[in-house]
Amino acid sequence: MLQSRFLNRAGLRLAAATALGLAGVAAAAAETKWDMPTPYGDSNFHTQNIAAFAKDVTDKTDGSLTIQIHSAGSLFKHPEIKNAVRKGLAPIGEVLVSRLSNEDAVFGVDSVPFLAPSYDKSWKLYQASKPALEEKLAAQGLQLLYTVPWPPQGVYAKKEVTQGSDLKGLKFRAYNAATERLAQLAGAVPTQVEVPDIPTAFSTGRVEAMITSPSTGANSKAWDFLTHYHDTQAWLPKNMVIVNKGAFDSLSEAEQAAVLESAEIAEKRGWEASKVETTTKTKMLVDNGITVVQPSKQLIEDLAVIGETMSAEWQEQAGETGAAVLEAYKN
Ligand code: PCA
Repeated sequence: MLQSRFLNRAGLRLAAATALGLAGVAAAAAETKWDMPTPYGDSNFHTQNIAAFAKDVTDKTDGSLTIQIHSAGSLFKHPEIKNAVRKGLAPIGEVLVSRLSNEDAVFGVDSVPFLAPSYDKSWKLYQASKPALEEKLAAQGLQLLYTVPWPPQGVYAKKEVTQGSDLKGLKFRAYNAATERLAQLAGAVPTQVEVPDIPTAFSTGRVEAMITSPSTGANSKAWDFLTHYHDTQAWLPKNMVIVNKGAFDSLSEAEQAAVLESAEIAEKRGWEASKVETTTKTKMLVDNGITVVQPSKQLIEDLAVIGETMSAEWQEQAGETGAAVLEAYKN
């Protein structure tokens, strides 16, 4: 059934269109355009996946719903995107899930070091945490459409890092609370820097090391400002595409179905693309002169100690909900 809000809107448009002549009626009454802020650049595989999602939505709705992507924080900066969608300033958007961990620890479960360091484990953890994630979002009038993980996270530096203490005193780029905490525990000095600002932050000396994916390293041309990548595979943080519930509910039933179907396809395509991305972007690092090293036993041990501390802290913060998520993950 059509919603009253939709009818009102359509009714108003019909009146306006009638004034313009009948030819305008169909087009004027049928079209909804959504602006979609995203944090990462056009060449990023997440953004490309979103472009394919948007195209699917257009195709499936015969153009009655179109999504205009505003990438690289051009419409809203990354830290503002969630609230923009919540307030309906943008109907739909993309966010790194763990960026919201300050609001609720459940959002940070995918950035606990070494808890789920492979695609299979990451998928299991996603399934285990999805109900809690959806519930927290719903409380804010937000609906989860899909998630896609980044490739596994490794350490970038201007030298080979053979043990945790090599990170001491380094100005360390962070992208969420977990990377900030990891830097602190390693004795480094964390600074939050969004992906589009990475090259400048390195070239001006604001930061000199970071932990992120081969994807973000390659897209930032890490070879211009550092030399070593350590493939530590610490965790796979996810991006999520969320929609304002009110905006979603005001779509026609057919449009809602088109969005949900396209989201399901995007999730599958994105998880596969992420795996491919791990290989191609690691190779790109090598091809451009970065030394890609398998982490030493000592480095892994030192990071594991940090991981244990962070895991205990996470469990403390996430309380009963967190315990239930871990329980579901382990079974
Ligand atoms: N890239 C994003 C999040 C994790 C990743 O691999 C970043 O570095 O901010």
